Amino acid sequence: MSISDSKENAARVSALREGFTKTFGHHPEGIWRAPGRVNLIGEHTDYNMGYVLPFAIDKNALVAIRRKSQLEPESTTLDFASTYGGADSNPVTSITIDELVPKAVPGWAAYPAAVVWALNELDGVQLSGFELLVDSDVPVGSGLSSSHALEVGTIVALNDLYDLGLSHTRMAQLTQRAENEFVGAPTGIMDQSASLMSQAQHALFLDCRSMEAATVPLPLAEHDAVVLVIDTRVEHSHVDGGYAARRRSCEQACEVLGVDALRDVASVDALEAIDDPVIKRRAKHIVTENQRVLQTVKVLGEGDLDAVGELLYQSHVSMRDDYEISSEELDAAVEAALAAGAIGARMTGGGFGGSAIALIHREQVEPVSQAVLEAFEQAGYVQPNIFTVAADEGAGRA
Ligand code: GAF
Repeated sequence: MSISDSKENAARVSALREGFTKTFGHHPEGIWRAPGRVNLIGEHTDYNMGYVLPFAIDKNALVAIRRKSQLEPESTTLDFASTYGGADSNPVTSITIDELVPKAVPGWAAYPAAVVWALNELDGVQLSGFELLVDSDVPVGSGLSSSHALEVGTIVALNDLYDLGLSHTRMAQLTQRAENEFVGAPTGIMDQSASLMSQAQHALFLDCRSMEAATVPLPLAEHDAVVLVIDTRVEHSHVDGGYAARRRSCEQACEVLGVDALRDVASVDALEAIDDPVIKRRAKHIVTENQRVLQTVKVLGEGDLDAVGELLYQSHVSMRDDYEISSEELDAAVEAALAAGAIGARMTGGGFGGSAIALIHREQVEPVSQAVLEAFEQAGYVQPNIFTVAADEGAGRA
């Protein structure tokens, strides 16, 4: 049984079905599930055409939909509602398909709207109006990809309902376009791919240039190990400057080196040709991070968790010192977890806030969590949200 079939998930699915009926006056045609993700290693390598190793987590967005075609065949109105407010009744935002203008839809509704926009841009696809209700337990702004879960939940639902026949890779590319052009966040392709293509108890080894994907078994159960998430509750966003600035530095490095993407740089020696010390450091992170992903896949195959832990920490140091996307809170979480005996730890996701992960033995859940809580309290940081995650399967019908 996968984690997504758990009792808790089943209860959320039936609550969402009821909520839909209350909100729109009839049953949904179906409910689809799309998970958030943790990235084990391979940060900011996706838009550099490199390697990533994320896994889908047992926290997900649930999307309930009903097309209007039976009752109102001409309607192009999209009615979006969410359970986010926690109230009994879910307020509905309505917009027609021809009113979908990039960067003009505020709030969470931008994500399903972006997907409709991207699909409608395809030749031969014309969506009709529909009602959508969403529920998610992926913490928002935590670097666990809550927005991509929403986009992926929407695209898998529409792919089924409108019989579009899109492959996982195509859906990942379309949601990336939706995110880049409609939402306005210049993100890569890792998060959608993890949400779409993951397999339970495995990480997804993705080559972001060829889009070749392989699942890599995570030998956690045999080592009685788990992944702990430490959500610093410092919210991050990829629409603002930091993420885009890192992307630009990588492009500048490529210009100096005469390569299409930093993926094409095999060794840090080649970076000597870059004069600007900041651009050189940024490029160094990408080149070394790609090597760390390949190395992690290898040591995972050998069942060597200590070696995985070492690579996770090297990745963190690289993001802290060379890519400069960590934060005081993320550094404190990583150091406290390691001091309390974690096998390895690093920040995960885009950075500038969000979450860190720690690879720990199961009996360390309490002591490591306690150590992190104390470190945060002593430093006067907001209390972090700490929980374990399991590697779950990718999106599908709930
Ligand atoms: C965010 C982006 F959405 C991903 O594409 C990726 O670049 C990640 O940051 C950093 O590895 O999650």
